[in-house]
Amino acid sequence: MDALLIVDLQNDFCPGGALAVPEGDTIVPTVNAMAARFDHVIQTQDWHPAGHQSFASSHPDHAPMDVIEVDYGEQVLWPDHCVQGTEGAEFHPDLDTAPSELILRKGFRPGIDSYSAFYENDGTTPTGLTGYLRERGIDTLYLCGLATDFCVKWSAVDGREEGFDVYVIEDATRGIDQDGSLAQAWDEMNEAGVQVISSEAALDLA
Ligand code: VGL
Ligand code: ZN
Repeated sequence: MDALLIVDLQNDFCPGGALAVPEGDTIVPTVNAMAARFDHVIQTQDWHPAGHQSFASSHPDHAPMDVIEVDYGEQVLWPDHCVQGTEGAEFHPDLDTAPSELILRKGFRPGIDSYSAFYENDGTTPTGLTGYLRERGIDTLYLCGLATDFCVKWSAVDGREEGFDVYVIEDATRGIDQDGSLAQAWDEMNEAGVQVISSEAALDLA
């Protein structure tokens, strides 16, 4: 059984937001068209407390986009974004959230970032998504949303590791592209057995 997973299509990741992904908003019509066609739709929502460890503002000696070493490895320091309860954390106003059966929040632990929909960035703290999908008999995921090279990639690769068939809908995702991270993300996804599909082809399958 298939599900569409819409990753972090929130105001702060769209132009005008705190951590804007170039053209992030342009995917909304395509995502809505997909959500209307899939039998099961799930969304993630980046949902950080103020003062989150991933925010550069929590590290006085650092600037946004610096990379530091934390307990669980490298951490990119981001501008404050998707703070719980703020406008920036809301979904893009044109995104149709009605079809979504589950909205999974992540990144709410102050000391740990969470790019993947399956595991926090320590690689061991589960979000519960694997169990939810398995119990519901979902074995194939179609990913779209933001950002290709962070939350979409980490979710896609973890999805493969958890044993799901994973497709990324190429024209329904956009990347941050920090120091070549976008090309590297496509390589990593390819190596993990993630398949790339167009929205047109995905709509035919749905
Ligand atoms: C994301 C950076 C920080 C994403 C979330 O949704 O890709 N990127 N938090
Ligand atoms: Zn975040």
